[in-house]
Amino acid sequence: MSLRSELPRGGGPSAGELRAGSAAAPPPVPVKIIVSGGFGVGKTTAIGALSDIEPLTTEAAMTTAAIGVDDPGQRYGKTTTTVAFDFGRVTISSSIVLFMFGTPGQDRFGFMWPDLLDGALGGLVLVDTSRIDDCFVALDYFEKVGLPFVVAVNQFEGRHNLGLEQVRRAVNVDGDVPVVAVDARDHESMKQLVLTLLDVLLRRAQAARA
Ligand SMILES: Nc1nc2c(ncn2[C@@H]2O[C@H](COP(=O)(O)OP(=O)(O)OP(=O)(O)O)[C@@H](O)[C@H]2O)c(=O)[nH]1
Ligand SMILES: [Mg+2]
Repeated sequence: MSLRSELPRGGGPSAGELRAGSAAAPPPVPVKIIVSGGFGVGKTTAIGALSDIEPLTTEAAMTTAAIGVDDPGQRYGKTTTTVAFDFGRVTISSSIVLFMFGTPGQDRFGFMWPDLLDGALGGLVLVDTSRIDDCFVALDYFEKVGLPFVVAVNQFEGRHNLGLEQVRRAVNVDGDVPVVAVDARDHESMKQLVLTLLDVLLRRAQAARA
């Protein structure tokens, strides 16, 4: 066993450096958020677009066994589905790093939600306006557990997307919940969405302190 006095010196900051604040900057604050919404709405796509690491996904091929169970609707190109969760990470600034967890699309994996939401500070609820009611499970759950969230209307081109006011009326969320349009495939669009959520969290924290 080596004594502390025997260890090589000079690796870390000196006492003077620490006092002067010239030591390494504190690590960024981790913020966990949940990306949710109905089956095939673009959760995996959104996390992939935003993440600055290779996202961890749990995609499985949809087979004929899924016919009549998992309905991809107008998403003709959809051949896989998330069977556990998605995970991604994005550095927002030198002081905030975001960890994103995507919920599985199908209701039969609902048992995972309490674990996925553990420690989360906020949520994004993706909406496809051709199947608005698919997002109600996520909205109901987030409201039940008191998780602040933003409603994000994914714009599928070549389709008639309802306007944001119509979506707001349909989802019937509180007036202070933002309802915004996004393109789940676009990094900048997703980043703006995350900043909107962080703004909601900040306002909540300020209101709680007042
Ligand atoms: N045109 C268009 N296609 C999209 C958009 N977002 C997702 N897609 C496509 O829609 C399909 C479904 O996207 P996913 O990201 O797998 O959806 P998901 O919500 O993760 O699906 P599950 O995990 O199975 O519930 C994929 O083929 C995507 O390429 C979008 O904004 N526009
Ligand atoms: Mg998915």
